[in-house]
Amino acid sequence: MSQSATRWTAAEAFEWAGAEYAAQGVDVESAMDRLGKTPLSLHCWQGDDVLGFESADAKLTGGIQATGNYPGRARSIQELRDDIDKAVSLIPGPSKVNLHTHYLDASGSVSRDALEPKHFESWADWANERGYGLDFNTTFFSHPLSESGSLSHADAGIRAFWIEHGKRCRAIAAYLGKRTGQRCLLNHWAHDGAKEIPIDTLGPRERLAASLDEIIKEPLDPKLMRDSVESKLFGIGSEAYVPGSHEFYMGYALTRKIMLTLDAGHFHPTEAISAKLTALLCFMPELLLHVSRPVRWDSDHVVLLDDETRQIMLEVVRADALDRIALAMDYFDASINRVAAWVIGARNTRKALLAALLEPVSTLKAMEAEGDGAGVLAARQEALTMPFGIVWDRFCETRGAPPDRAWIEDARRYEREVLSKR
Ligand code: RNT
Ligand code: ZN
Repeated sequence: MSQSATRWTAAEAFEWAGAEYAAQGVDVESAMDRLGKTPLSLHCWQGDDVLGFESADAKLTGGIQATGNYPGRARSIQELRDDIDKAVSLIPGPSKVNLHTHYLDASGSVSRDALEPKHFESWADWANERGYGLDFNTTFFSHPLSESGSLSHADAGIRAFWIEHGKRCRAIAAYLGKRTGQRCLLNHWAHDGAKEIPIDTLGPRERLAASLDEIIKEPLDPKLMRDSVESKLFGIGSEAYVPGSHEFYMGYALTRKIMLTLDAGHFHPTEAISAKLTALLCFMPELLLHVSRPVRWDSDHVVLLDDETRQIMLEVVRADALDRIALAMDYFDASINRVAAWVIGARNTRKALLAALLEPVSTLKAMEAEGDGAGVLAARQEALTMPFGIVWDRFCETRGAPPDRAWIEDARRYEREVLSKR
């Protein structure tokens, strides 16, 4: 047979792949449809190493670090928006953009306890032009008043400053939700912690809870915004203790009926967030995920299509919880082309979700119920070699994004023409 007779077109390959999945009882069209309706929140801070636009000499503090010095960091709002637009054009499916308060658009300096919706108006205009949703974050770190903590600080004046910040962020989140017509999730992460084991580990936690209670006191329309709290095991300089641990925030979110954020990098190295989702779903209507990749510690590496990212998505889909678990990414890699870093992580996150949506979950559940353990194990393993890349490429093409292997040249060109000139 000549080579041309054996080479499939992309359409023929997709037809074959679809038939393979159909034989397993999986409808590829409905999997792609579901994926195409699932928003992924793109963290704006990957574009500029979490520095923001509050001041030209900003320093990242709070026990997090963007390591690397690759050229091309976005230095202005315009550059960051251009970079996000480029990244989004290479990521199939709907995007939200996740903002921090220090990405405000203001002519002069604005104190964090004086932030107003108007400082984010141009972000809402831009998001609406592009059809992006917006998410938001309180920003307790990278500020002289939070060098030794924020919401749990022993000084009532410092706590009051950050409580006011939190309240203002809620108003901004509600505004962004209203402007975009999509609910804005407001994530609260406070870096407070200690290098040494404190004698008093209870006091800071009681103060943290009381501060948060003040912040979330005013009921706001859940269709516009929802609060979520993010726990952490430790940070740089807070190795021994953080008041906002997992147990703390799990209890807090449950009793205050707000959302809980699980960051994949915020647990012990062998502790996986994929194993926590359904336990929490028994008691919480909704969760927010920070999809990330820890390497030895909360190192915020670019998300890979690795076992844990796949397992997270399998758990979400098997529990039929895509409407209850919001997906956001959180990493900051300054050692490679930052736009490509966004694209690689986002495509991997979405790919992991597609792979999960292509699992014959009802068949597997039935086998499991019948005690066919070997059948389940075989099917799970064989799912790994199903032609899922062909379905992914089709998804990309039907959503206006380049398929695998076709987008990287676009990212390189953008680097040559734009990033490298900065
Ligand atoms: C830090 C948390 C938090 C931040 C962002 C910048 O450990 O993960 O989510 O990464 O708010
Ligand atoms: Zn996070």
